[in-house]
Order: sequence, then C-alpha cells, then structure tokens
Amino acid sequence: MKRFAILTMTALTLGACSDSSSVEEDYKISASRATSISEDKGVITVTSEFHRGDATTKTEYVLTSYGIRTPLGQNPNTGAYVTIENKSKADDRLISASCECAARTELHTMSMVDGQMSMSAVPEGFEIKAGEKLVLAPGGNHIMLFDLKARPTEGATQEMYLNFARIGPVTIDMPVSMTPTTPADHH
Ligand SMILES: [Cu+2]
Repeated sequence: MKRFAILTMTALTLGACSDSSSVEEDYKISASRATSISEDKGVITVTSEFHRGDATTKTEYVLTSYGIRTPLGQNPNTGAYVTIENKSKADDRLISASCECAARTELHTMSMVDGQMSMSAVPEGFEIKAGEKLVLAPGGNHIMLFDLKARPTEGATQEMYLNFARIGPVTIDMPVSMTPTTPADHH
C-alpha cells in the first residue's frame, strides 16, 4: 500500500503551539513549511521542507510500531504507541497528541513510586534529538487516551494527531490491536 498526501503548507506565524522551546523559536521566522506523509508496509515517512528566503531545509522522520491498544471490557481508557526516528539534523519535541475517539489525551511516562510502577503526565512532552529515536511502547512512555467517546475496535483504524514543536501537526492512521506495536504487515 502506498499513500501520499500533502498535509500542510503553512505560513509560520503560528501561535498554535504555546510551548515555547528554542527549536520552535528558530522556525517561527521561517517563511513556510510543507509536510508530506507516505506509508509503505507499515513504515510512515514524514518529510518536511522549510523555506526561508532561498534556503530550503528538509527533515525526515520515520514512524514505526504504531498502534492503539484495543480497550478491554468497560475500561474507559487505553494507550497508543509509536516509535519516531528523527533523521534530521535538528532536535524536535513531541508536545502533544490527540484523538477524536477520546475526551482527553496526555503524554505519559512510567516511574517507580514506592516500589510500584505508576504513570504520570508529561506536559512538556518528549524531546526527540537529532538522529535519535523516541520510543512510546507498552510498559514505557506512551500516549494515554482518556474517557473514550468512540471505542476503537479491534482491527479498525483510528486517526491520531501528533503535534511536534518543529515540524508541526502530523496526522497518521493507527491500527487498533491487542498487540499495538506489531507492524501490520507482520501478522
Ligand atoms: Cu498512561
């Protein structure tokens, strides 16, 4: 399957991201940004071009092992996961995620509290350094979907919005599965 969509061509005078990290400041003065997304065999490639005067900067992120866990029983919440490799020369930050299926979405981390694993929100999001990977996976950092309005069903696909400080918003289709980080084509 091959899918290609031009997502955004934005004039970057945005106040959309209230989080003011230095990476973001850098790019506020860019003239424009174009982001495209393609998917092949479960691997999503997000390419962004920044135009400033005559200069063009390109970035590429590779997204793998993404999915939403099928919510169990009456559990009103579930988790979503994705591995994001930043194959560019600039740091970025995943500042938020959201899903129309959930009333509230948070970025969560896991930590030991009194000998027990517990999770807590990370309002500042997760840094993704140049050349490095952010891994959101079961048992570790994750996207938390609270108060599901439309319960994602096993085998379905659900849109997820990922908001990055530098490259802006990216929408991807996440499969819903009991094994959410298994690549779709490896079943
Ligand atoms: Cu959580």
